[in-house]
Amino acid sequence: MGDEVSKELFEKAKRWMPGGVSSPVRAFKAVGDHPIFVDRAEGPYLYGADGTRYVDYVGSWGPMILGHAHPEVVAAVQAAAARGSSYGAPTAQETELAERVHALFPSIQLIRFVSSGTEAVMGALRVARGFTGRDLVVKCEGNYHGGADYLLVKAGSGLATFGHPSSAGVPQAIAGTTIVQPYNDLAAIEALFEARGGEIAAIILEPVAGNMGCVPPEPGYLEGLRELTARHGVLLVFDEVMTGFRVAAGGAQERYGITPDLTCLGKIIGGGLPVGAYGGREEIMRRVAPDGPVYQAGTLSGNPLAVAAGLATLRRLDAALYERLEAAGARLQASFEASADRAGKQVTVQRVGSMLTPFFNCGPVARWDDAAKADTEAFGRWHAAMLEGGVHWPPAQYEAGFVSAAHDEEALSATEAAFEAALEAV
Ligand code: KE4
Repeated sequence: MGDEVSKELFEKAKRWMPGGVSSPVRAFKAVGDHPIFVDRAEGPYLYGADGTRYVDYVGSWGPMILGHAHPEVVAAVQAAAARGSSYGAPTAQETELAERVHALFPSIQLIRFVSSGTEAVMGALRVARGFTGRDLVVKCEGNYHGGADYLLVKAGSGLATFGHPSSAGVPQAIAGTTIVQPYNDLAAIEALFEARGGEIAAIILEPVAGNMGCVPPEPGYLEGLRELTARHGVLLVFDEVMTGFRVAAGGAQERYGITPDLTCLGKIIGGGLPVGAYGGREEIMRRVAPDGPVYQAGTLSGNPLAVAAGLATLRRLDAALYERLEAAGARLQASFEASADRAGKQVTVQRVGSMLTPFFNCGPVARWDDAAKADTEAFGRWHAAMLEGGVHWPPAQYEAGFVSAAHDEEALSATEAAFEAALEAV
């Protein structure tokens, strides 16, 4: 790939940082290429270190729903910065953000702000364990919930057996508090709850999966989980770090009409600055310190700059925006599918709203076993060709691309042309 400046910057970065990056997926290892070092971004575009302009679908992995450097977000952060960048004390703006989140997510009666999705998930599951007095948690294969030790876990041998570490440095004793189940499989959950429901504090899932590529819940799946968890006293935790404010203003719980007990938020809530949050039923969240015995804290939680960016972003999440995002997502899916059909290539495009994934050389994906059949080599060739065509797509088959409100006719038609040409490489 042609960006010699990024190549040089990458070599230098690798001298000082593992993989030359601050988060592994950015290293482009999954597509066998080197990353684009970004100079700046505006609207739907990223500008690489060598000045090349790309239509961007990484969108910082979800947060940039309004597009990059939105004037109102920039102005809000600038104004906040002039008033001090961090106080370590409460502000009225945190209360305003809490009220805005509640208005969009009525299930979140009480909320705690943190600084990342990982922290949001850790807080939610700690309070779930503290509230129920139970130790075990359940996650789904192919779902990702950030870096907590007990969630870096892969499926055990049998369905109802404990997980095994999926990362070095995670003790089996900790991985053993997590049970991994297939996604979109109610029967497996029903059998597990019949066998061990009384030991399980919570099940956490991505209500629309984005971390094995975009995989929607099958009809009845979320409803079934709601019923099963209520019956067994297991808390239902929606990890809406990616889907929150993305698949609807009120996230997947609005789109599918399911009320979880706890919700984890991140990404869009901070408008590109570090904000995460967890919240839910008041009787659960009152257990969080200092009201209750479940301890969780953070120096930069509720940071005034991050809260200002989040408020400026959420203020613009109106019905017209979601209509535009839905139309743009549907247009890309239709054009990708038509191009692939004309080229005789097997590309399965899966989409919910403005998050979408093209799976290569495999059929529909409902769970990890299906996703694992995708042709990641073909994805890598396609990704490189898209870069050559001026499109910066998430550099891994098992991620979702994100359309922003700034993706206009020029950006979308450039994307369609690049996709058409990139199919040659598949
Ligand atoms: P962070 O700690 O990265 O803010 O959030 C973790 C997280 C939790 N839950 C879901 C559903 C998530 O998608 C994430 C983070 N998503 C990845 C990309 N799929 C972030 C990109 C990265 O790891 O660099």
